[in-house]
Amino acid sequence: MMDMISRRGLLTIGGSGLLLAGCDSLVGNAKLAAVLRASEQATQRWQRLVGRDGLAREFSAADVSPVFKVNGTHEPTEAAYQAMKANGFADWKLAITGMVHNPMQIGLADLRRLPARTQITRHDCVEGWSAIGQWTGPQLGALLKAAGVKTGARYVVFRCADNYGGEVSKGGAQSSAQYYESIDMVDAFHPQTILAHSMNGAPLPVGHGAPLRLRVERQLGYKHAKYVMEIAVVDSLAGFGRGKGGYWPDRGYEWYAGI
Ligand SMILES: Nc1nc2c(c(=O)[nH]1)N[C@H]1C(S)=C(S)[C@@H](COP(=O)(O)O)O[C@H]1N2
Ligand SMILES: [Mo]
Repeated sequence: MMDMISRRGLLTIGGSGLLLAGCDSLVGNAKLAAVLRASEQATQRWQRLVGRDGLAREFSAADVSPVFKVNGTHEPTEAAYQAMKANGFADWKLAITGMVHNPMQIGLADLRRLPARTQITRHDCVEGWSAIGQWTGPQLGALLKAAGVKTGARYVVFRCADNYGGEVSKGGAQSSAQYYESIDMVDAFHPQTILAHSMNGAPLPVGHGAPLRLRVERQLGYKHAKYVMEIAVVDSLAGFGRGKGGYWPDRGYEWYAGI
């Protein structure tokens, strides 16, 4: 199995000395665990510097909505996604690419073994509905820390498995295009920004973005990319879609959808 990193890759952590080659998995590696713990502290320091560190409200288990609407894509029809789904996502890998010192590919089993955050939050869709759900997954900031973000990086882009065709309710059929979204480094390192592999204590259902979806809790629902395949660290949004940083931002919605 080559899960945590691609076999061809070498992983240096922190760019300072630790060099791991040919490892099948780094998840059990104490040094990686230490890096992930240290990144939590780095996140806190970052927030004190830049502000915008408020937490979204968290709820209790009793508040979880009995029904959480599925919105946008309900199930990607693309053959590549269907093949991965048929295999229980055993062949799916999250790629971390772009302006990082250590590009990675991480399989689902390894992602599930990483230190995770569980949070019960309210999802607010721009269409006017809300629902409370419990989400579990590793903090994006911890993964980015392990990947080693290069100086000058400004955004994190999430490329999704689905081509979205738009909805009549949003003003007529939109041209079908790959769903994607992006956030800045402040939100990327926010403690509640996680890559959720579980919802309400069970593996993330297909409707809600299996095998992995973004939770970026202080922004509206369309920022919460489902069916995440690749995380690209970049200094410009120009190379993606129509250049506005997301499927809906490309069609007139705000890029920063703070709530
Ligand atoms: N890949 C992908 N992500 C997506 C969408 C989508 O269509 N495709 N829809 C967005 C919108 S508008 C909302 S409100 C939420 C819906 O998430 P849910 O289906 O879990 O309710 O996902 C967001 N992320
Ligand atoms: Mo939405």
